[in-house]
Amino acid sequence: KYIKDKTVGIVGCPFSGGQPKEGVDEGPIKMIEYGLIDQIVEMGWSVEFDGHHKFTEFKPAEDPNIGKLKKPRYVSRVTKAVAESVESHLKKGHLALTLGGDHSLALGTVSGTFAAYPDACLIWIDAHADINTPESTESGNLHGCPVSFLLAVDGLINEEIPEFSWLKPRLRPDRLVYIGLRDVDPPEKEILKKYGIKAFSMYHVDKYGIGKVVEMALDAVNPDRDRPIHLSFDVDGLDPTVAPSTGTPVRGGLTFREGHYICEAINETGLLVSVDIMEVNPTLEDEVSVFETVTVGCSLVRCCLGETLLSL
Ligand code: 4U7
Ligand code: MN
Ligand code: MN
Ligand code: MN
Repeated sequence: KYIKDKTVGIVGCPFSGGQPKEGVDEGPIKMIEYGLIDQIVEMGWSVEFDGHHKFTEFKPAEDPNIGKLKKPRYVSRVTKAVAESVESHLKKGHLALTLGGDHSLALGTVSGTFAAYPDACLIWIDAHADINTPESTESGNLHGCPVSFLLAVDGLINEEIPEFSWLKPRLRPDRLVYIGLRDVDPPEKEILKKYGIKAFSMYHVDKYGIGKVVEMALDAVNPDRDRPIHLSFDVDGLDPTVAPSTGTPVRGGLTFREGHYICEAINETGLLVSVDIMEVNPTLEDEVSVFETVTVGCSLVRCCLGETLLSL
């Protein structure tokens, strides 16, 4: 409906500035090296990819904390550029595929999607809610905060942090839904409650099954199945046995099939316009773990683009 010419625009984002562990910037590089583009082309899609972003040129010489927030200027400049890339792919009628990199990048990807499609909805797959505010964050890591900026939780963000004044908070609480949560900080729980944000934790996945959960998630944010969908997939939403090479693994996550089912079901709506695969860190754990995590990132992408056993 929204995608023309079956074309994917890949936004390669080797970036780790939203959290303290090196190596997550190699995630997108490895996914491309493992043959993701050929896999997509084999599925009959065209691919537009001009190489990975070179973010190091955005790195300020000095980037002192703002309050508790770490590397705010670097994260802001990088995510502004990412927003522009995503928006321009979407405005050409392409599906935007962003490869991360840490999840602070969603400040850019989601902003870009909502700039191109103001009526979009956001489906966030993660062990974490990533909705800490500059006040509530304990770690100060911006990969734990993007959703609060996108929603303008407490309405304070843009005025108090001028570095992020480019970011227009266009996301509404009723257009956001989570699947896979199992490690949510107490202040984040308060925010989810206060704004009435729909969240399907692993408890709900166990209780209802993933099929029903995805249906309920779509009913919540896309009741008439007409809004463009942005899927932001943090691979730590998957169980660490499935995606071990990630910076903040949490036990008790989505199985291999549950993760892929989410992508298949969202593809089936025909409404997917923008996908993030985030937090793949190929420098963590052993060689087998890295292989499994990078290849699971690639297979999630393929399911988002229509690879399914259903068509066999
Ligand atoms: B990810 C955390 F405190 N909530 O804010 C924080 F538990 O993008 C974790 O989902 C954030 O990987 C995890 O630092 C961010 C912590
Ligand atoms: Mn996470
Ligand atoms: Mn995340
Ligand atoms: Mn993580």
